Amino acid sequence: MLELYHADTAVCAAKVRVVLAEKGLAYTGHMLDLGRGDQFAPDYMKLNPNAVVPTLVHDGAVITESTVICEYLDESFAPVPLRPQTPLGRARMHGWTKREDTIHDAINTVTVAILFRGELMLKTPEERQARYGRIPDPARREKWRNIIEQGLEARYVDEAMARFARLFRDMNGALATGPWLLGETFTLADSGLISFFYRLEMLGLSRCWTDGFQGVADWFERCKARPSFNTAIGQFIGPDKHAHYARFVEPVRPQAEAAFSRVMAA
Ligand SMILES: N[C@@H](CCC(=O)N[C@@H](CS)C(=O)NCC(=O)O)C(=O)O
Repeated sequence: MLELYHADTAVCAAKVRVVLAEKGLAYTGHMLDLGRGDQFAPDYMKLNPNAVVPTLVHDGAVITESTVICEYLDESFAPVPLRPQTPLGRARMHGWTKREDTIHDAINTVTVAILFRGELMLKTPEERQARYGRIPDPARREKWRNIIEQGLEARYVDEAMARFARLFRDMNGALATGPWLLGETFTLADSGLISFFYRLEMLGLSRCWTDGFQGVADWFERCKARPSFNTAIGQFIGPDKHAHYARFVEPVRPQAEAAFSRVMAA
């Protein structure tokens, strides 16, 4: 039996749901409300001491880290293989999936700067301090504190935008020779990035790739046309979520786009 501890809009959880959908695997979902702090519940932290989603439980065995979970699912369940057959193909795939972890950090940075900052600024300074204080990892805690204080001016934001710029350039290069990152076949290299792009789109940043990285723009449209997109992502993010994002995204969109343009020009 497969059980997934996840959250509706969380990009890492959505990344695992895409693999489950692509492979047609049934699972029992346990939905956490990250805004409410369900990830810090002592029972959940016994499964995932980092207090993050996703966590997979397969016949009682606990597996954390979204990239690890996706590979585990592909290795464990034969139908619809998402890893290349050759060692070289798998090495190329790992080049992309390893990179996803740094890109996830960058996604987290812009999400904190645009969305979570907007939400937390409506709370009292004490409530904000309490929110940082619950983050177990000191580096992550410090990053949150800095970004909430400085918003899109925080140094983390330019670092994140620079990572996106490099990613778009490299993806555009890879996609010049086929519809998917490794060529003709959709693999974990593609599946792992879809929810990240969707988050960037919800944060109002899609012009960062639609203006200048046509290969990436076409790739994302192909990803969205796959049935797994709605099963794993679209159906979890309804109009209320879109409205919630828009409320905080629209006022800072010019500033966010300017931050990206700045790193592109550098
Ligand atoms: N490296 C981890 C990162 C997991 C992670 O940071 N998950 C986010 C959602 S995408 C989370 O649970 N955040 C909760 C919080 O920051 O309190 C993975 O890939 O599984």
